[in-house]
Amino acid sequence: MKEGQRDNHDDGLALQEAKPKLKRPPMYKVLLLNDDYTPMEFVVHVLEIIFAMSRDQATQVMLHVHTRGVGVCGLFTRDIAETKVAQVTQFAQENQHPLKCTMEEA
Ligand code: TYC
Repeated sequence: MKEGQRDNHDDGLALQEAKPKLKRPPMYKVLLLNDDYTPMEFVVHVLEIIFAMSRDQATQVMLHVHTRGVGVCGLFTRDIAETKVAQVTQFAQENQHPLKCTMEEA
């Protein structure tokens, strides 16, 4: 080897490979809150239209929220969760129902 060139080994330096930096995105639960005024049928419709649930599944989730006070509509990345919350909020307001929807990191 010519002077000034160096080879890769045996110079006393331990080089560590860079770890792959891929991480799963944080996930967010979209939560539906109970209230005394929003009709059950409206909540079932919201769960069918915005969360793509079957009528049976939507009815179960609605009844869970009705009896327990809060329930999970789904688990999403942040942007999707924000969109779902905004869609539920807007749809409820347009129909003069006090239905509340929030999100929290899972
Ligand atoms: N508690 C409402 C009623 O008796 C029904 C309801 C269920 C409202 C779920 C909101 O997220 C909710 N009409």
